[in-house]
Amino acid sequence: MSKLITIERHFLEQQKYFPDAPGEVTDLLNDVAFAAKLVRREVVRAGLVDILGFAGSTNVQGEEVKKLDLFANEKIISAIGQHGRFAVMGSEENDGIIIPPQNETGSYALLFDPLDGSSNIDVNVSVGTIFSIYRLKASEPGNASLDDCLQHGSEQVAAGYVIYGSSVVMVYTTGHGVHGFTFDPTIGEFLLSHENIVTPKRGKYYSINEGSYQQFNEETKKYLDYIKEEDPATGRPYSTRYIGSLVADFHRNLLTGGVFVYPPTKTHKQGKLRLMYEANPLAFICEQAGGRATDGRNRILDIQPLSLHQRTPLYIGSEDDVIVAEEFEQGVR
Ligand code: P6P
Repeated sequence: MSKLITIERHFLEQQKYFPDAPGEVTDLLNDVAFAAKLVRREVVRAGLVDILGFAGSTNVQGEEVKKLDLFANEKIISAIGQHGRFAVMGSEENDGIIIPPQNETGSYALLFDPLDGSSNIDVNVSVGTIFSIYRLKASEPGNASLDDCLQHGSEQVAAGYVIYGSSVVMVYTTGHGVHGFTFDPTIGEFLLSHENIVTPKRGKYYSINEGSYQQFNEETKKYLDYIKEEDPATGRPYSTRYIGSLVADFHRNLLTGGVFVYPPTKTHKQGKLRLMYEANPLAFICEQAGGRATDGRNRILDIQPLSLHQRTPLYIGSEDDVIVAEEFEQGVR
């Protein structure tokens, strides 16, 4: 029987990589794991406690906010903010930055999407929480600002996601490999289940919303025609897998291989997905697992953020598959 390693124990083992911040990163990650357990408790019983449906408000994205979105957002802010380790936060659900009550001692910034894919909540399709952690740039604790949030993805100290599906899995990296933990409700712990995840160099799935075909540019249309041609030598046609929940599509492709593409469209000329709390954390994880993540031309982690809710096209997954998609996007194929 393999050793039972809790996520907290694993965080402690990662501490050796942060000699100048003994224990801090461990504490930060424990805060996030704790908040994830609170969110999980509600998500897995959403159908029972009548917190489904629209909360009536709309978020900064102009989307209807479901009660579980609000709940997850509030839980993460309060459960994490109370420990004073984060001086500033940015959330998909909040227009501006959040300065938690106990922020004077915080030296880190947290960017997060509290419940991505929330349009799937009512139909029991997997949804997810995505998070990204940075050290404060230059601000002294107590004076953190938006500038501390708008850092290159390559500056992330840690990143991860929680997928609330048939089982609840938390995946994270601190820049030393990618590790997954499955929640065991009988003991209330996340247990190591996917040590050192390495994504295949090439997969057999492509994930894109084919329903938006008429919204795509000619390069994307050519890519889609290519990926569906019969050519056994290059493993084509690929199979399409698209759940409409980024964390679920990303997690599947991470484990099995494949490419996820959200390209520029007529309605979203810069793509739909958010750089700071969707693309950057997943790109960090993907690269740490041996994959590739770009906006079709530029490495996601090198993009200079200009605003908290900035969008970006996203080409992410198995290295060889992402390169092929990029070559079409760049018109070299
Ligand atoms: P579309 C969910 O709303 C989300 O933000 C991601 O989770 C998902 O990948 C994407 O939007 C789906 O967008 O335009 O294909 O419905």
